[in-house]
Amino acid sequence: MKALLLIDIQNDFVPGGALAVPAGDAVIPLANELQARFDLVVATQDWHPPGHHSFASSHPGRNLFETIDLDGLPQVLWPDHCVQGSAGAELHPALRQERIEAIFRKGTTPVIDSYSGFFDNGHRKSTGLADYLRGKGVRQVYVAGLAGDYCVYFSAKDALAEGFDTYLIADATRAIDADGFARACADLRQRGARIVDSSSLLS
Ligand code: VGL
Ligand code: ZN
Repeated sequence: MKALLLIDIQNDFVPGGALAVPAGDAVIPLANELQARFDLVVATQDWHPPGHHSFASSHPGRNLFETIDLDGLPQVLWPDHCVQGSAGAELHPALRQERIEAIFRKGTTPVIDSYSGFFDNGHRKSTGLADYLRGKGVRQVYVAGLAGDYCVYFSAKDALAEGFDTYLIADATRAIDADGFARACADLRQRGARIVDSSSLLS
């Protein structure tokens, strides 16, 4: 069984959103087209309470995009984004949802960030996604969405560590930083993931 994992395709991560990924909306047509090629489609949703500790606004005197130590973990300080119940936190209205069987929310614990759809950044708490996928008989996990250098990267890394055959669909991903994404892809390849294009799935 092959699963498509659509990461954080939310209003705040596309141009005009609070934490816009350059050309983030470009992933949506491919995310829609790819769904029919998979046995299972799952989405993740960044879902922060107001005042989340990953927000620069929670650390007076600190700057946006600065990295601080948060409870022993490096933490980039982001603009307020994907606040629970806000329009920015909703999945993008152009993303087809008919085949999305489950949405895994993450980033709900105020004091720790959660880039991966599987675990928080300290691997302290699981979302249950790996067991969910195993329960559905999934062996291959394909990740796409936003952002390639953060939540897509960390989700792919955890998928590998959980023993799934892991693929990153590069053209169905956009990143915050191109160099960061190149490093992420190199690291994923070294860990055994395959970086593919949607053309290999849509032909
Ligand atoms: C993300 C930064 C903060 C992402 C989420 O979805 O890649 N990046 N929260
Ligand atoms: Zn976030």
